[in-house]
This record gives sequence, structure tokens and C-alpha cells, in this order.
Amino acid sequence: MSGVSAVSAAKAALKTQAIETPSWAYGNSGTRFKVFAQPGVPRTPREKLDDAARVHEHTGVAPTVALHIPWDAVDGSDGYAELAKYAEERGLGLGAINSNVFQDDDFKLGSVTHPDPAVRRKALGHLLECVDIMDATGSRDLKLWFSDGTNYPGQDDIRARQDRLAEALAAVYERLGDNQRMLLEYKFFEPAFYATDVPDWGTAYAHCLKLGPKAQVVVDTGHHAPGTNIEFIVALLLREGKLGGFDFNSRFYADDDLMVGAADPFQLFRIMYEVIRGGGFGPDVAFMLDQCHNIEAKIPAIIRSVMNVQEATAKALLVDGDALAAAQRSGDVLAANAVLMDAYNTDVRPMLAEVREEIGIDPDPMAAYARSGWAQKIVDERVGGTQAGWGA
Ligand code: LRH
Ligand code: MN
Ligand code: MN
Repeated sequence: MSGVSAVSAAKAALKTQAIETPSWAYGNSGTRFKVFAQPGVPRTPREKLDDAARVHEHTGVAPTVALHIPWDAVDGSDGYAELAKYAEERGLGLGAINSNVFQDDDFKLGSVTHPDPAVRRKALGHLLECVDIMDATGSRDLKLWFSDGTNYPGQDDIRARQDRLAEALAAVYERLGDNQRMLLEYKFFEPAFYATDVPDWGTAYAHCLKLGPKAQVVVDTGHHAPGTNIEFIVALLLREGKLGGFDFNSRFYADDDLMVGAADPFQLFRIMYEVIRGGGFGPDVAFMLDQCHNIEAKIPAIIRSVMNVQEATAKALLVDGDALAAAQRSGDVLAANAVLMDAYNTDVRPMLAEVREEIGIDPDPMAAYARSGWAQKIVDERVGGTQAGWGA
């Protein structure tokens, strides 16, 4: 493709991009040492949606918000349908429903893999309730992450825990509607320090493969050991039709949940290149953020994160596929690498500014948000009540 048509094709693709923001990123969060509360932080799921609407207004590509249950619990059986309506009135939709079987005292030794069947039943009950919520919100995806695991060798039977996990997943799978999916997330450690029950993509993939097409793997970019080649995992899962989505964030050390593209924008570019190369750039792969903004202002941090994903995507879209294939065919290692690096080293910010102007929004989302007065308005108006945060 020539330069001009490559740019216009990239711009057209960028206009179709959808990046889901997580409700919990709008609330307070911290480390286990301290939560630094910020003024103006939402007190309710509705206020989180009000903030998410600002992110969508200024970026144009963040139309859905993921919920985390019970952090975003609402009252009454109609509560979730009303929340979905509230979102719709603000130009938003509700996205993935994230289950939470990691904050109840009963789950100290595990949730769906716990040795006690009564605890397992309780955990499964929550997961099934999440599917009920999906019915009410119209959400497609149930995101499952299990903190289950053991801290000491011999603490529990590794193999039996896999059997229990498989049993619970099968029950959830059975309950899914025709247009619903379950996304199984893995993480190599934390809070379990010896053996996590879903520690890696291979375990998640094996369970999803057995379950069927509505079970897919979700890749949280912060959930790998240092040095892991995440784009390889992405390429492989896409090839197998098993990549359901991403939880995007950055890591320097472990599950840091920093802004995506902050620690390693080159890695994000390589991931987005494999997504595009593997035909995953579209609605079948959910592009979600899973971040915590502990010391920085939350809404601008989310806007910045969305922009970082856009920039990596734009660069990946600019890779000259024909030139790359030719260099690869002829075994020209340096030329092939140069094709990729040329795209990565392109300053795509002017192109993205044009994309924004063409869809009728300000070319500079950060400046537009700063000018909007929203940051001061929420500080002035959100007085009293309890701020939302982890567990709120
Ligand atoms: C686990 C995780 C998972 C949870 C979220 C809050 O580390 O990535 O996605 O739901 O954090
Ligand atoms: Mn995650
Ligand atoms: Mn995580």
C-alpha cells in the first residue's frame, strides 16, 4: 500500500477502535501500604459513569465501562437495567462484568477450588449471579479471575483443585446465553505465592478449549513474569481462536496496574501488531483497561491511557506488510526489523489529532479535559457520602 492510502486506511481503522475503561479506575485505590484518597472521586456507580462519559467525550473511543461486582453493586432487581439505561443516556454502554471471589473471608483457602464444597457452592453462586447481571445490563463478557492458589507445598492437592475449577467453569459455561462469553484471566502469582490455580495462558487455554467456543482467554498485560514475550502469546491465542480480550496496563515489577504504554510502549506496539496481523482488531477481541491510579489524577490518567493504546495501534497499523513479508521471505533480518521499527518510530500524534478532528472532537483530549472544568466541578459537588474504592 502506498504511503497516502496506508495512512487513510489506518485513520479509518482508528475511528472504529473501542477501548473499554474499568469502573474501578475512577475510584480510589492504593497499595497495601496506603490509599491516598482524592477529592471529587465518585461515590456511586452512576458517578463513575459520569466520569467515564467525560473520557469518551474527549477521546471518542471509550464507549463502554466494565463493572466489578460487588464493587459496583446496585440495589433491587431492576438496579442493573437502570444502571445500563443511565449509561445509555450518557452515550455509554456497560461492558464486561468482572466477578469478585477474592474479598470474602470464606475464600481464604480458595473460592471455586476451595476444599470445602459449601465454599465452592458460594463462589459458584456469585459467578452465576454475575451472569444474571449480564442479562440485565446486556453485557457480552463475564471476566473471571481467581485468586485461588496455595502458599505452601502440600497445602492442598494441586490436581484436585484443577478438577474443582473445571467443574465450576463448566457450570458457568452452561448458564451463558447465546451471545455471552466467559473470559478466563490468568496471573502467575499474587495473592497466592506458591501455586496459583490459573497461573498462565496454557492453563487458561486448556480449560477454555475443553469448555467450548464461548470460553476465551483474556490477557492482562501485567500478569506475566518479567521478560515474557506477551505478543507471542497473543499471536498463538489468536491463531487458535481463543483470544477473548485484554486487560491493558503497565508493569515495571509485578502486577503494577500503571497506565498502559507507560512502562513499555514498544511492547504495546508489538502486541497491537500481532493483534492486527492475526485478525484480532475488531469487536471479537475486547480491549479493556485494568488500571489503578493511586497517585495521579484519575480521569486524565485514563484519557492518557486510551491515547497510549491509540498511538500503539496507529503505529501497528502503519507497518508496511508487503515490505515486511518481502524482507522475511528473502531472509533479510535487518530489513525486516527495519520495517517494524520504521512504523514504531513514526510520530502518529498528528495523524491521531486529524482523526479526532474528523470525528468532531478536540484534537488534544488532555487539554480539552483540563479546560472543561469537570475536575473542579466534581470536587465542588461530590461532598459527603463515601468515596468509591476497592471494596466500595
Ligand atoms: C487481578 C486483576 C483482575 C481483577 C482486577 C481488579 O490482579 O487483574 O482482573 O478483577 O485485577
Ligand atoms: Mn486484570
Ligand atoms: Mn491484575
